[in-house]
Amino acid sequence: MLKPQNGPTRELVSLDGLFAFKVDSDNAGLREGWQNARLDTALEMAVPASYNDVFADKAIRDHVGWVWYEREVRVPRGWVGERVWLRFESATHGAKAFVDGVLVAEHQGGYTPFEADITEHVSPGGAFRLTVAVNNELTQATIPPGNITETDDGRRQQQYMHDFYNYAGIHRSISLYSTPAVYVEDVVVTTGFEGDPGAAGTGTIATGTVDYAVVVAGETAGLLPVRVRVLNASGAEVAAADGISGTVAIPDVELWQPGKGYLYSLVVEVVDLDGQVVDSYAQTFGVRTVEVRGTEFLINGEPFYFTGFGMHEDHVTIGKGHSHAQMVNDFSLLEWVGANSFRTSHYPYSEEVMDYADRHGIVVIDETPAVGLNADFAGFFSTGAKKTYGPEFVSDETAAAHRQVIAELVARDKNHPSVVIWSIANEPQSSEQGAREYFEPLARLTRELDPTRPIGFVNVMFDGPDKDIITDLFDVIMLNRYYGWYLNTGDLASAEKALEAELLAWTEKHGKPMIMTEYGADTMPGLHSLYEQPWSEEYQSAFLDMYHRVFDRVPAMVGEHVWNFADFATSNGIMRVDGNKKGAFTRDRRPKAAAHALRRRWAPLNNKK
Ligand code: BDP
Repeated sequence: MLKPQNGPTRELVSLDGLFAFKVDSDNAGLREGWQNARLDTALEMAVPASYNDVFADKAIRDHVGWVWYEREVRVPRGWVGERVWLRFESATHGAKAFVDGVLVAEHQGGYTPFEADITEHVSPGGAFRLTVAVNNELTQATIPPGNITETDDGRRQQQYMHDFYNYAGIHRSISLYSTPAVYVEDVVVTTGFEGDPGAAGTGTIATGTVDYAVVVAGETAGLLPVRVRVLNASGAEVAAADGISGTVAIPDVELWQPGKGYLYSLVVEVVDLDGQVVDSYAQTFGVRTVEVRGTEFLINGEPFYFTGFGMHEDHVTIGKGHSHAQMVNDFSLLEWVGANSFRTSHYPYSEEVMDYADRHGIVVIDETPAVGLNADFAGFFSTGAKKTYGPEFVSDETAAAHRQVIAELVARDKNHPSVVIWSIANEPQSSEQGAREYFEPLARLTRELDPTRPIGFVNVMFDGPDKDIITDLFDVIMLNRYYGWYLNTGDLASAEKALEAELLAWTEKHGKPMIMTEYGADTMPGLHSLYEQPWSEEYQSAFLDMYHRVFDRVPAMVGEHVWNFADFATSNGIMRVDGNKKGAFTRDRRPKAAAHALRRRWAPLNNKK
């Protein structure tokens, strides 16, 4: 699904701001038809933001079920004859949107966009009542999965198998936009180059190849010609072609590179028989290649070493709500610390984040929200399930939701040059009978949807090389390891031996490139110890140093992503004090000692080990 944009034939109006807000405490709203009148409430809520921490009200924070948003929207009077679209960048985890009481869109899945053509329900110059019901429930049929229980006194409680807090609400922008009746519905761009990549950046002698495919929708779509033009970053035309699909060449191409996010734009135009532009859509892209060869991970044919973090969209007050200022600050800290990449643990991040990464040459491992498909965590996170793959936990319904999140992620992010790996799950059970039957079709689906990018899943510490039965289905090995924290707590000498032995065993068994996608120790900022005691700043730094010594000794290691970029909110539990404290930065983005240590290691590496 294309990101909406302003352009010569399209207009975009942001609907962000304050909405009337009502918590559906008895889950009665749909039955009583709350969409049919103004919401009876004094509360107001901001979009975008999670609602949980905004009100000083425990009942709202702990609510399980529907909440309702409402505002009046005016359609620009100039949109006569245009199609009018209502688009949500996300609503967590499920939503129903109503225009003057009429259901126009429904979506399940908290981190991908959905939209509706509402032309027939609205009139240019007129106003309508936009009502959005948003549901935060996680069940067996959702990704991520969860389980709802009821207390003796009738309170519903949400259990889930991941540690980050279940923030909910409208986390990203809502927009109203127009397109012509015949419009560009989708664009796919894949790139390559011929010539000497070594000269890239120094005055290149390579020729870029751009394969494109356009989908045009609307009644007369098939009759109208399509043409494309490639503009360079200064807006000059460097290539052009006719037709809904084809290949164009960019002479003297400037490659998209880690640290240097050079972007072109493919301007797609649908024209009428007189040559007048009917619709125009500008799709940015970067020319780069990604490839796994032996144990190497290559970007533009050159070995790339990932430095950075698993992150979270998580901030004080706004929770998982997107904020431009917080985003720029997070990217600025990534640059400061010498990170060249990050993983969108454990769900797709805002499209603004992906665009920013494209523009700044930050490399992204793009992850679905499939986190917590693992009954072995029952002890930690209390769902009680004994077996992962079976009707009681990861069922056919779960698999259907998993296919949907993969399809929606690839549909949304396929044109981002920053995305170099699809991560289709975090820490699923990968040793139990049933894991292979579950993952083989998902791996195949991902490759069908995008044959150009390597795929992987993130392996959990319980399922090492001796037990795992699915890694051969993937291109890269991504590992979360906590030797020295959950295992060998406080004993870095034993942890070092165990870590190295395991990494060598993976290399021997699979011979694929490996990325440590999580390694970290909870750390209380300001706690110090002469003896490298767990929870102290000294221990966090010593822990990371130990991992780095090992990575430097294992040739198949192609990357290190510390867990986590910053401290983040979690659900209640005896494992966490005011959230997960494995951040290199605190939740309000102050550096712990480890952030300085990482900066000393990463700044000189420059994408190589
Ligand atoms: C891993 C999870 C991550 C947790 C981390 C931890 O992938 O989401 O936050 O452990 O325990 O299992 O800190």
